[in-house]
Amino acid sequence: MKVPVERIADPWGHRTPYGQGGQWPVRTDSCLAEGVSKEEVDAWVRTASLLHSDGDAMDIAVREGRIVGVRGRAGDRVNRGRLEPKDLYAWQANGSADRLTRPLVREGGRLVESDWPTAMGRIVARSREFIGSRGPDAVAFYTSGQLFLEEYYTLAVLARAGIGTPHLDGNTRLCTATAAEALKESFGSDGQPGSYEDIDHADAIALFGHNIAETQVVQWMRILDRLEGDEPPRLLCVDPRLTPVARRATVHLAPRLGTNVALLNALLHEVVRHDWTDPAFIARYTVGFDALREQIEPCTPRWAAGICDVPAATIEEAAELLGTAERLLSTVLQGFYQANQATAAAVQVNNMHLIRGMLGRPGAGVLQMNGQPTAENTRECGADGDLPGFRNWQNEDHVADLARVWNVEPSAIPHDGPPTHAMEIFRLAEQGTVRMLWISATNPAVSLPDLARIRSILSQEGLFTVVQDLFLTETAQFADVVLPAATWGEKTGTFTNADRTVHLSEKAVDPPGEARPDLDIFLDYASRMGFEDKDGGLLVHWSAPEEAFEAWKRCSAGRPCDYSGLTYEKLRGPSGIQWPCTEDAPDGTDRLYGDGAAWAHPDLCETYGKDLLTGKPLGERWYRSTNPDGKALIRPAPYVPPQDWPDEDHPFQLTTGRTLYHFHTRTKTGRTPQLADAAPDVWVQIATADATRLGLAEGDLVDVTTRCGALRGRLRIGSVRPGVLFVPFHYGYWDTPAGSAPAPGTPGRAANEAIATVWDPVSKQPQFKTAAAALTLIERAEGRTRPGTEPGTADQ
Ligand SMILES: Nc1nc2c(c(=O)[nH]1)N[C@H]1C(S)=C(S)[C@@H](COP(=O)(O)OP(=O)(O)OC[C@H]3O[C@@H](n4cnc5c(=O)[nH]c(N)nc54)[C@H](O)[C@@H]3O)O[C@H]1N2
Ligand SMILES: Nc1nc2c(c(=O)[nH]1)N[C@H]1C(S)=C(S)[C@@H](COP(=O)(O)OP(=O)(O)OC[C@H]3O[C@@H](n4cnc5c(=O)[nH]c(N)nc54)[C@H](O)[C@@H]3O)O[C@H]1N2
Ligand SMILES: [Mo]
Repeated sequence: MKVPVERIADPWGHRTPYGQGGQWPVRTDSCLAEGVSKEEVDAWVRTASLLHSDGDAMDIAVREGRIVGVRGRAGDRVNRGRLEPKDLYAWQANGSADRLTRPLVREGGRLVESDWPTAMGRIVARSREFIGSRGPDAVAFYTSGQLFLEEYYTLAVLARAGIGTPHLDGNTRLCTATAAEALKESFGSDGQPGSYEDIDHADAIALFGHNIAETQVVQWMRILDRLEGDEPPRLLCVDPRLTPVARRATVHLAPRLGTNVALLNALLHEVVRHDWTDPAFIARYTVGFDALREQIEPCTPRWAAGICDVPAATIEEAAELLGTAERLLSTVLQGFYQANQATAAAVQVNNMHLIRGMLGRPGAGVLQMNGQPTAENTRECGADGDLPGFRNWQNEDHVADLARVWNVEPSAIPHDGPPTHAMEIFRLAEQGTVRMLWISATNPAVSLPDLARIRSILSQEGLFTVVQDLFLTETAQFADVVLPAATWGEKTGTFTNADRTVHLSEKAVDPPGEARPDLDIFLDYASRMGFEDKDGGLLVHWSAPEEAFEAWKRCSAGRPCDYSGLTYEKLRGPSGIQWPCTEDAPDGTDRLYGDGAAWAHPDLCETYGKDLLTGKPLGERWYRSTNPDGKALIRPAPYVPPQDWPDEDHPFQLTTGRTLYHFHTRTKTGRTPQLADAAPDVWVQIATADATRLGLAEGDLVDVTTRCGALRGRLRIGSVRPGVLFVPFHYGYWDTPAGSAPAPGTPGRAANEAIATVWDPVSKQPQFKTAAAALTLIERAEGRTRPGTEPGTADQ
């Protein structure tokens, strides 16, 4: 099937300018397979994007039972018709010839084709065996930010109340654990304060460690359209690279890796020093300002300049931009969440908004962004180990309330300690405490830190591993049972984007072969295991997506993420709808916290808070005495340097991240010819000054070695601050000639060969963005051009 490719070179498309406070004009993007005209499409089926957290609404074009293209939905609040390159092209991957079509089971060391009764039979037999001999703690689930709400909720119920295991987490731990934690620390509960519509109204937009141009491409189109319209916003970009965002920024700060807290403390210092604060807002809606003032008092721009290696004058300019804005929108993402002092840094952005009174009004908001398309649902449904509905596991009333919803005894829900985080689950598997690990819709053999260790854990004799995926991924190769899953376009469910907009995604075509929706797989397991409630009824008492959604609505009712006013039918309307959506707010809610942080009350909050340096829980007594009336919490933090700091042997700082053309471990985008061609292989980005100093040229083959491991790639020169190396983490091994990881001790292709296991003590999110590294030339480039396409360099 051929499709047009013009949006590879022009990822953001043409401009539709608009002025401050105006409505973003519609622009409908579409892509149909060559030779298929609109008239030949049999049906357009409603969905939204599953390749980032933007939630861009679209329809799938179906012809003769196959997907033949997509078009944006003009009526949707999120994208108003626009689509980005991954969404325009990656639907082709659904039809890949190497999709899994039958379950596989391991026989004599090899994975062989099997059938569903055999595969499920094995999983059930091993579950019973381990639970019987070792208790529920022997079973762990590692899930995703890419399934549907109905699937997470079902998984959370069966894992928590069915099996009773505390070991349940999502790859959201790698992704938005810090977003969730920063919101909990500042507002008492998870829940995005801002709205994408704030882009329409803001007079200043600050992007903290967020390369939105490549990772939430459609909202960048919105920002670009504002920049071309009347009264454009000023832009602040905090990123060590000269990203497309930095190129358009009014002020660009490119700090040393791992110094975000120092920089933010200086920005806060300046805002306080100039009296750019909002004393009335602070008094009415917050607690903790005095402690912040004390903390940042010595943090002058000059002090931060020495730590972050950025000019003090530029910090002052940035502070002026933040401090004098009338409508300030900030977004935060992985340059903070995966860096040193992740939660502490993200919380300082919340502090900026709290002291400036920049919340809950059009244009004034914080977006602690999500990355994955359905990460919000992993969190709210409790598939990240938290209790569903943002309930507080330390509050017995919340546990009792959940037990009431599930009709189980409170003691049936494990809640005597914090949720087991992903890296801890893998450690328990390494130690042999966890004996069965069920991995759904994630590829840890590429995406977790220290891959040599992850491979050795997954290949351990005593660990029974289930992998539920579309393809035989690097992870699936280690499994004892592989379950073929249906995906986007092949199953029905809902999901929620980074600004709380809920979309319905409907089944357009049949899945290949015997592949089944993840919901059906979890339901099948629950039924075979015979999980019961306390009266002997079915614990998981639904059998279809819409019924699961109705069950979730009851669980969410009265909590911050209240879905009780939503139905599938309502979601078939012109636009997605933002939660909370209730009888009182039937059209949803655009912004949270305009009238104060309602969910921060001690009786309602999701957490009693943690120490921002150590992650130690502060406890109910601390919380009640600090915040008796339930206001937003201003939480200061001192700067602490990263653990892994450059030295003579490792003079560079290595960071990792994304390109516009690929999604994660490329299981879909690597199977999409237009995207694969745009970025075919891993590269190492180095500053021009460093390359000149070392006599290195574009395309030279180099090894990047850290204290953890090594990777090999070709150099791209420029657009990054001196001393920093950037490597995209998308490239694993499934499409290499060998098809599997290199021999121990040989440099790999995956960035995570070189990333050690270090995590933020507060959110437990791994630190993928700060390692000390050495660079070695392996082979000179011979007449090579740039390895791959640099997005937007043609027209920006
Ligand atoms: N094209 C594409 N889009 C995606 C995805 C994808 O794989 N591909 N994945 C989705 C997901 S799950 C996520 S989580 C998001 C991630 O979206 P982003 O967070 O925007 O993407 P990253 O490239 O991981 O990191 C963002 C920036 O952080 C900067 N950075 C690195 N270290 C530091 C530091 O110490 N301080 C500061 N201030 N900045 C630093 C990097 O230079 C990089 O430009 O993207 C989502 N969208
Ligand atoms: N070094 C480094 N490492 C990182 C990051 C980084 O910036 N640097 N970023 C981290 C972040 S933010 C993230 S989100 C993770 C992402 O890491 P992963 O979650 O491991 O990456 P994906 O490739 O998205 O894996 C999703 C898997 O689910 C499968 N899948 C897709 N749809 C479905 C479905 O409907 N059902 C089922 N059962 N399977 C499905 C896909 O084929 C794929 O194998 O990586 C993290 N790792
Ligand atoms: Mo992510």
